[in-house]
Amino acid sequence: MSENTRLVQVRQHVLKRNDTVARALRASFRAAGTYVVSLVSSPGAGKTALLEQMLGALHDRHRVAALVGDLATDNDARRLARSGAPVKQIITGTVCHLEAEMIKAALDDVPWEGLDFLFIENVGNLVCPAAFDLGEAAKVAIVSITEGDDKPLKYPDIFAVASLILVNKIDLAPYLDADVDRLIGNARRVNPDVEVLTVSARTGQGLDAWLAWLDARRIGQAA
Ligand SMILES: Nc1nc2c(ncn2[C@@H]2O[C@H](COP(=O)(O)OP(=O)(O)OP(=O)(O)O)[C@@H](O)[C@H]2O)c(=O)[nH]1
Ligand SMILES: [Mg+2]
Repeated sequence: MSENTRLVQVRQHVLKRNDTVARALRASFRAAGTYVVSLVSSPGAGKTALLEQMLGALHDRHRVAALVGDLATDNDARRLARSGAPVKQIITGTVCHLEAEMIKAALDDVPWEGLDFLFIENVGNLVCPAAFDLGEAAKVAIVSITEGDDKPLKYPDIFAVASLILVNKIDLAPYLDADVDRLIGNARRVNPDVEVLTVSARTGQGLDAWLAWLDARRIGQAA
């Protein structure tokens, strides 16, 4: 057996094991009535900034919690915990994505049953998180207008598996030569039916529409 064949087999085994854990998590979340959303993006696109806004907006009328993955530091968990919601940092060390086992283990420390929403912020990376099911109901991909309008074409997998794409940092549009329509067009080339919202974690623009999307999805899951 060649070294390459062996590597492919190991990778398939890891993904298969991940999928088994993820399927069990998804069944538990559905049974508990918890709508689980994961956020994926390149580093710095604004996952934590958007989650800070969401947790703040949802906390008074829904039971919400968040898990957040990073290679190192608990900076993001400390930012999100200011909302008052339960938050748990997952330190991945050298691993460039979250895996279903990490979510399962983290939930031992977060009282998640009875939650309306559980948010999972993945490690900032447009490649590895695409392949790993975390048991979430929806993956939300975030792309900021500072990154260039070709990112959906260069990293198609992550945009193809997203249920919603948030185009963030729209407040910076007057200062950049970003072509937001072309960015959205490129996202639709890899995921023709995907919903897209333009948002700003800084000004709050578009966040009501995202809240409405989340509420509708949660109600849809319960139906
Ligand atoms: N102007 C502007 N800045 C933003 C916006 N959203 C995020 N930022 C800034 O962008 C930087 C990165 O934001 P984060 O929320 O840390 O990004 P992230 O995706 O969580 O980053 P990682 O966790 O490191 O992958 C911070 O300085 C934010 O204040 C936005 O909508 N507008
Ligand atoms: Mg972050």
